[in-house]
Amino acid sequence: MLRCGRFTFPLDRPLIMGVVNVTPDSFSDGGRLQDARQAIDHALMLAEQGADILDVGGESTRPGAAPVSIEEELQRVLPVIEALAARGLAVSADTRKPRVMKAAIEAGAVMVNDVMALREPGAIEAVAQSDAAACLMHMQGEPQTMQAAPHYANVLAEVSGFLAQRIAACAAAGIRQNRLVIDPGFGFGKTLAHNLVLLKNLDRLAELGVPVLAGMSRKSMLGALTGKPVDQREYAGIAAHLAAVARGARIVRVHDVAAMKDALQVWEAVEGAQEE
Ligand code: HH2
Repeated sequence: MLRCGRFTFPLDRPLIMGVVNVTPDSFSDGGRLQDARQAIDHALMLAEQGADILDVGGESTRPGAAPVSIEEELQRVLPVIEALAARGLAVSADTRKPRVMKAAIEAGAVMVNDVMALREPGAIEAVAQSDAAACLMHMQGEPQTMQAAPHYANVLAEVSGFLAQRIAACAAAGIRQNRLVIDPGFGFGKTLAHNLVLLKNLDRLAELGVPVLAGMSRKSMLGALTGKPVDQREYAGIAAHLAAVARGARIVRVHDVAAMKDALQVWEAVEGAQEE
């Protein structure tokens, strides 16, 4: 079970988190969702297609992306979060900034999705003082340079150890485990080989006792495997996310919600099959 503010997700089926970028420099939606109205319409379409959670982000974390000021990020995301929350939708705020986390929660977000796993000073407190959930993601290095030379002695052990530490830090700050989600952070300071080892062994992360989220949608690992550009990675993404769900992921973070929903409906039917 996952508690997110006024929502409780039983997690008896995999959930879909739909990506809503309000970032003019985002690698996949660049320039298309700049305006709040467009982002809201896009999010409503994703909800209609079966997204359980809408992940609203105002700062791109792609390798080499420029940082965004707090004011700019707030201006981008708050109107979108408010409008979606007012419609009764479960909204997650994709941010690393404690001030944005607080404002997003006040505006109705029920989850903070942080690629820094709440390591910024004040971030754990921002979540602890609310009833919002948090997604703790692993990243090696900083977005600007993380893909320069990712290195691990044992990627699975290091990612798992880091996530266990962050779960413990949250527990010490009073955030109960049923408000937490963990994420290996595909593509965040990882080579293709690192990403594949993490995906293959995702069930080992699930052993930490917190639901696992997997986000590979449109990422370069899929481009490396298929040779396809970013706008043609939908099928590869479906395969990758189904592989993750088969290894225990309970939430998938995707841009193409309709396709993922179809795939999960088939997957769930197979999992639940019984002879009459
Ligand atoms: N990936 C991106 C952003 N946020 N959050 C979690 N928990 N897990 C991820 O894998 C993850 C994330 C990057 O993807 P995208 O939103 O498509 O790109 P951008 O950062 O350019 O908006």
